[in-house]
Amino acid sequence: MKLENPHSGGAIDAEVSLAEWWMPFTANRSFKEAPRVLSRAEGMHYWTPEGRQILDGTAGLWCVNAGHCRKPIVEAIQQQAAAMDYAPPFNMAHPLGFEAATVIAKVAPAGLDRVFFTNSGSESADTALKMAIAYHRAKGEPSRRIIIGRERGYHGVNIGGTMAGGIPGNRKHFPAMMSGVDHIRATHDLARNAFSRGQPAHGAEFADELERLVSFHDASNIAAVIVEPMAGSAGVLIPPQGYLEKLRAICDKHGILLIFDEVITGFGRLGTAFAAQYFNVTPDLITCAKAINNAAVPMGAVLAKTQIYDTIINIAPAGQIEFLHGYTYSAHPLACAALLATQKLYVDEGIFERARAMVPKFEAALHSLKGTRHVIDIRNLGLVGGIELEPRAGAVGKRALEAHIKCFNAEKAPALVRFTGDILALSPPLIISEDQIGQLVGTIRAALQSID
Ligand code: PXG
Repeated sequence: MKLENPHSGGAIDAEVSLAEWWMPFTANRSFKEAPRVLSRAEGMHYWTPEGRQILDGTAGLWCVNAGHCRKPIVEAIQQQAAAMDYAPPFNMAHPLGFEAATVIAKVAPAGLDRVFFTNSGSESADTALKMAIAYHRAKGEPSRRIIIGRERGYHGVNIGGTMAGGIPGNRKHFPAMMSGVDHIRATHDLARNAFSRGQPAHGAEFADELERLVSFHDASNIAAVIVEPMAGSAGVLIPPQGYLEKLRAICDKHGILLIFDEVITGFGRLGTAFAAQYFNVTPDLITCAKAINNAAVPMGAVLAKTQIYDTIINIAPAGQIEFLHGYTYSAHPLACAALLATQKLYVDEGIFERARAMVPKFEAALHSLKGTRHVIDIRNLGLVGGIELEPRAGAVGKRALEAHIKCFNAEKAPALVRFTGDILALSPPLIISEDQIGQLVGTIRAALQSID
């Protein structure tokens, strides 16, 4: 094998070709010209193959909430891999699956105590949408099949999540699959809410659009509304005060299920186990993944209200499979072992409480970037930050991409920072220290000052 690309700077063995890996959500050609490669991780840091230490400002992809390569999680996976690598979950079981579901139900909002395991956030979204439709069918309302999502919503890349999602670029090539969905508008309102700290004051009324769609489609045709309680991927969009409460009330009024996609917010990101608890708004179904097991082994889950489970289960004749859905790797033993060790670590180290205590420092540091070149908005909630940049004329997204690269290549305190469009997103591991917050913000400030 030969090295296809001479620009990897020695980061990749010269024998290894970069051509074969068709990389996900990546500009393959330009990335392979100058790849950014990580080869080791521990705690708050990554290391590149050349040994540069990078501060992780994104917890991987919003998922490594307890920090990297934590010993109890590593050991749990190692032990499980040696004890039993795999066991089928269809009409068979293993103890860790039950244990894992019990642990998750305990930290879930009251009443959401039935747990269906998947392997990703995308699978969780599609599973939840199927559950919603199956639920209405089981209780005698089979016409309820329409799903209402929200513009700029992200629910992964499987068919259901792509349909319900609201990112035009992700949807545009698949028009034939886009029936049976509609969308309310996004909550972003820069004119009224720029530089808000925590939940913005304006925009609860955006939830009223759901009433309009209910009149338009008729409630008897609508199965569920799916939203991220706080939208991450599309640029850190924080729900205005009162907005989620309104959505809940409208859903209740019309018998529509409310699904919270908590793939990013689940497991401590806002300082509580779930955003539902942070906002004190309880949905009927929750999708989660990522930090469920600190991203050490792929895993996701859907949490359902007992009544939804009972309705679907009880309608089927005894002895028959009630919900014809599941994955070979649902409740994979290694993922469950990682989950149990992760959830114990969250409790033992008080990681969610620690995150909550760090929020004022994180917020103050982040907002100190106000006035820095290119910055048109800063927003934050829990340990999530968004820094919106003025797009460069004719080159939307370019400025944030350059900032991301500058931060990664910085000589002093290099850092991993996410970008989407012209928004920089921060979601560090919840174990970040005050000093490290300062470093992260300093690196971003220097990067913004050095780009056009
Ligand atoms: N729902 C939400 C709310 C997500 O954020 C998914 C579903 C899909 O999860 P999987 O595990 O199938 O990828 C996600 C994923 C980013 C970024 O930079 C966010 C995600 C994935 C990749 C990048 O914001 N979230």
